[in-house]
Amino acid sequence: MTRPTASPLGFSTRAIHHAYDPYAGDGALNPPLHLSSTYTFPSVEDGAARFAGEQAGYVYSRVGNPTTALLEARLAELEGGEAALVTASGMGATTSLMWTLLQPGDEIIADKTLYGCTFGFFNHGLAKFGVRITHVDLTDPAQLTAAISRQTRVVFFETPANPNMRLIDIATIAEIAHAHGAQVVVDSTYCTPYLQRPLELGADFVVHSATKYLGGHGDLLAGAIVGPKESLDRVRFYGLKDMTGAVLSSQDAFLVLRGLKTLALRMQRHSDNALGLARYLASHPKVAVCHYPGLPDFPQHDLARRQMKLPGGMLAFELKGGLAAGKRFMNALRLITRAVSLGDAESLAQHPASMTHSFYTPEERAEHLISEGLVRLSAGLEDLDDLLADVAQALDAPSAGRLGGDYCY
Ligand code: 3LM
Repeated sequence: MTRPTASPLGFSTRAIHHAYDPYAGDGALNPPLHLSSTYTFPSVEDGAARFAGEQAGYVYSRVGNPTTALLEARLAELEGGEAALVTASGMGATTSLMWTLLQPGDEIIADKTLYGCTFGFFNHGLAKFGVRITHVDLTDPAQLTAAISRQTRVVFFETPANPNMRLIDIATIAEIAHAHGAQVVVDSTYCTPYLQRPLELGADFVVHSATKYLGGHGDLLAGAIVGPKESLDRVRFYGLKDMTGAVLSSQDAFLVLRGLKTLALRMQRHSDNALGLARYLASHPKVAVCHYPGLPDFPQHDLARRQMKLPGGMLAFELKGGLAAGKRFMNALRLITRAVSLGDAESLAQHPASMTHSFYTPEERAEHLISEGLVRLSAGLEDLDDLLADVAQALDAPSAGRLGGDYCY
């Protein structure tokens, strides 16, 4: 059966249909979930040819499985990349990629602010094996020009950065990095390809925690890398197969494929809810600062408009009473849930200094622009009026709130 080929198909059409023909095979509307860990060879010679890469076909699910392969095809399509590789978690994506790209003696330049475990992997993992980590404030591209050297193999950053929402100009950083022979890796977890496509702006690789918006329902861990096929083949057969073994299960790949079908709808709603919450917080007398790219006085509002389709579902803010007021606020929440992670249907609030970014020492947090009193919100898919009412009552909470004390951290 011929499928529509009108080009270009829209984002949601591709997120729902790309690379699967429901009329083929047994006619299942949904792509089947392949649960086999290993694959049969018609003969010893066929097996040898598959191992040698001379014959197409599956061998073992650590290097490929039809369900994960479909997810890879869809993610590559949505990011505008040549190929994708899915992994067991976002950390599995970053570690598998870095173990492949970097050698002892190489340097990686990373932005000042990184998700806590990525910071830990770079500074406590890669550093142990002779890779030099240099942190630079990449919101100021001149600082990259000053720091980059012949040893710099990779420039790595998140935009928006977790948790303080700093944005980085992907096109400008890619131009500087490429002029010095370095590759650019962007962690685009906060955006998904619906909001931002770093490869189209010059990045070499995009990594995602698919645990977040791509999966979208808080019921799995997954990661992805998108980039050139030749490089990703090396990551698949070296960084992933031999170094990390961080292979995505086909059941979780199936769930991410399901999440992708509603990605565009969900990102619009996350973004609408985050904008509503950010506007309310920014105008509240108890709030010192609210970081959200969709607010006109956000310092990088223009960059957000250029680089992102929507300002997204994440925001961070500080109360005038600092850490103590932040704790009171969080403990007083009734609907918004105290939990790490992000991109779920449920709105989530967390305290980076004691949770996601507790891997940094207090001195490192100060150096890396993560303030102790920051509260991070992942706006979920609930009704905005209910979220606003919860924030309003939590801001008005006179003392430690209904749960009492400092039970949270
Ligand atoms: C979090 N973040 O709450 P996984 N890159 C980014 C991320 O935010 C994350 C990863 C990579 C959070 C997880 S903290 C204990 C919970 C920008 C994860 C890593 O390996 O799939 O968790 O992704 O900020």
